[in-house]
Amino acid sequence: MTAAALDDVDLQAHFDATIAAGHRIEPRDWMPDGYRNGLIRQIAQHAHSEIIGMQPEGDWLLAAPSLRRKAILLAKVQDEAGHGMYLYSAAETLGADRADLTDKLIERRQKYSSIFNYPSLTYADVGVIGWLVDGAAICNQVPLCRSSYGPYARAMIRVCKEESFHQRQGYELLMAMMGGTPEQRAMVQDAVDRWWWPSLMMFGPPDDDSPNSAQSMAWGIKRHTNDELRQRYVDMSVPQADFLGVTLPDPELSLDPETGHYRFGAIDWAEFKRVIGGQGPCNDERIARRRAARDENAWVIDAATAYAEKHA
Ligand code: FAQ
Repeated sequence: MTAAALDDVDLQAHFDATIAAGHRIEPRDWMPDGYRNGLIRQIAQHAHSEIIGMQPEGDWLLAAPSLRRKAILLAKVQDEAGHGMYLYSAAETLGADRADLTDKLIERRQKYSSIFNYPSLTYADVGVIGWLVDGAAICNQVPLCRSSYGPYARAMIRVCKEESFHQRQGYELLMAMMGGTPEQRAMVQDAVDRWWWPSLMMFGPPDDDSPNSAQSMAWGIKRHTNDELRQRYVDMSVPQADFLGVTLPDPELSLDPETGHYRFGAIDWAEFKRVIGGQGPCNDERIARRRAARDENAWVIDAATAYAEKHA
């Protein structure tokens, strides 16, 4: 065996031992290409989701029903931009280039969460996105605070604290609407009917059709399977829906007394595939808007780069 090959064996063994001991991999550490590329794939998709995810709620900023609601929504949407920035920074520690990631998003070579391809039709959607979509994001992301890659795990700690505030603001808005007029209650129920099933799809395909899960869990990037987290989310959401006074649109939802978990109906995976394949209700609109934002604001990057070069 050559000296270089021997070094590779040592490095791989050290990496494996670090993962097995539950310790963190840091940017300066050696890591296998598959680990690096798998992380860039997931972190980039996550960052893109935060940035594209500003759009459905951002659509309501100019139509918020009061100054208070507008201030809350503005803060929430800005937080999502911040999450995108932490995540792009985490991807950069792996050698990814931020502008290249944005190009890949706009050219549809990298994915973002399916959930943001649905329209937000009324102000109740702002509350339901906070409750159900941020709720699903928290459920998925709290375990990522223990992810094996240090910069990703640390970014998740702050993101989860903020998502938790977002979830509560959504629930508080819905509680206010449910205490209002019959029309307001109907708006909330309609929004729940439209967002419930897509929010279950946020956790990804079922375990027997999830190509990345096994390796990702072996490397300690993901800590739970897609179906485990989806079940945890359903169990968490049903009592919240009861307290709010809305009906989740699934006649098969029922508590299994033996397991203590809620059984739920079949998810429309054909719809999921259509949406991640680019055929959802708002895919074209979301990407067009992101492309326009990049093009219209290119001068800011040019000016900042020129300034930095001049003063280097
Ligand atoms: N949408 O083998 P798996 C948020 C793709 S942030 C689109 O199971 P994996 C905050 C997957 O990438 C929401 N694509 O993949 C907010 C893979 O494609 P690839 C985003 C999906 O990675 C709230 C293929 O399917 N959160 O909401 C989806 O092991 C409100 C096969 O799937 C994260 O990204 C989907 N739903 O598990 C912002 C969390 N599901 O790359 C604004 C971090 C799967 O092989 C407002 N990510 N795919 O071509 C994760 O935990 C994982 O990446 C999963 C997928 C669970 C999303």
